Amino acid sequence: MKRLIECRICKSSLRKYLDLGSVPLCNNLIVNYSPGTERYPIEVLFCDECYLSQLSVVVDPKILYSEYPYHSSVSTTFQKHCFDLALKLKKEFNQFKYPSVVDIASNDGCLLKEFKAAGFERLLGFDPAKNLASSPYGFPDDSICVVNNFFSEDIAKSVKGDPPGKDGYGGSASFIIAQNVLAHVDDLNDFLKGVNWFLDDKGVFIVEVPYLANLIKGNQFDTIYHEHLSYFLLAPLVQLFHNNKLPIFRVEHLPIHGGSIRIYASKNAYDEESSVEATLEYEYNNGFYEFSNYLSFAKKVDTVRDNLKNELVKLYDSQKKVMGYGASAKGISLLNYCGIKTPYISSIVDDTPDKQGKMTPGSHIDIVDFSHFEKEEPDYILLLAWNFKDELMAKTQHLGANYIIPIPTVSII
Ligand code: DWN
Repeated sequence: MKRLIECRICKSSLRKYLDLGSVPLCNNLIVNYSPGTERYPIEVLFCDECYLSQLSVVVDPKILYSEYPYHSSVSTTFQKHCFDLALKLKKEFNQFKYPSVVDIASNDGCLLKEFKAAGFERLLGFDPAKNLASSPYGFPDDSICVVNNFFSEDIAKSVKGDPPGKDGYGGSASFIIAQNVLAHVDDLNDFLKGVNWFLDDKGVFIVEVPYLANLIKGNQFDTIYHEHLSYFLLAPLVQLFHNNKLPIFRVEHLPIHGGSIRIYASKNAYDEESSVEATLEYEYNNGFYEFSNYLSFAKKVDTVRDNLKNELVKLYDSQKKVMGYGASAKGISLLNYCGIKTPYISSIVDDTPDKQGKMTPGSHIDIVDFSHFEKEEPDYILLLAWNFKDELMAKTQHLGANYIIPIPTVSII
């Protein structure tokens, strides 16, 4: 574990605004019950110069990602999100006659499969997880190739010589896409050097990250866990991308994952659009560059935490059965922050085969498959993946249970 001594973007000093204690690694699910789960501190620090929020420690990424139970494709909402992006890029940036697409942190191939379905043929993924990247996602042909490694400048250049892809990618990637990975990267400059090397001169680098403004406004403290090293506003990203000669030219605000921003960057190939300045003004006008705002957020966390625990104790005391749906990293962190274990939650259903049959770290709750809903007939379902609540509710409405939605405030419907 590495302790941060300066801001990872501008190297300024940092000050703490949130301490969530010593917490297990949310996606390191337990196979056999072991009381001695490894725990690491969760402290969020603020940089007064570039306004980046960041964790005080960096856990070895090999521990976090060499085997990774999370599969993006489990959500049809996210699959559609990826397909819509493919169509959007194909339509707008149609100057590429035979475009190549690089997906960094390609996970189970969710995005690349949707790009293939949208007609893209030159597809390359990078992902360190052996269980996800061991094969080209079962495709009959080699149209999707995967480099089973973390993305970095060196790894990007290693693909140049004999790329696993059909036609080679070095220096000619039309699109490089990084969805929900930049927050997980410690050495951001090395990562962007790799992007710069790989990207075509007219290429577009698209990054999606959870938006810190939504996290703060929506009490999304459950999304604060060891995988997320950084919590982004646009301002620090503008500085970071400028430092790496990849200026941002567009920002879009998306509802996915509780509210994300999608930024578009290039090698100065496209003019900056008004969305960039508009978002920076929004951040300034709403106090997201002021440390005091974050101290107020920290105070709200305890209220949400206490309300959820009290609600679950009340339901348990009135002999109501509560099951969770979605053994998400955020859900597991929420249970740990609230000190909620069995019997308050009898079990958690998750549709990801890699998660079923295991237990949640810290709270030690069994993760089971969907059939347990019918078997156990819960009175209440706690939506631990609240960011997909519509999808989860649609799949369970026939059960006739009530729903507990924990974030932004505890609500029962
Ligand atoms: O950044 C990250 C985000 C994008 O994904 C990673 N650090 C880790 C992960 O975070 P998460 O686990 O909180 O993400 P989700 O996508 O909110 O997790 C949803 C969970 O719910 C997954 O375990 C899958 C499960 N699920 C399900 O069982 N049935 C989800 C849906 C939509 C379903 O129908």
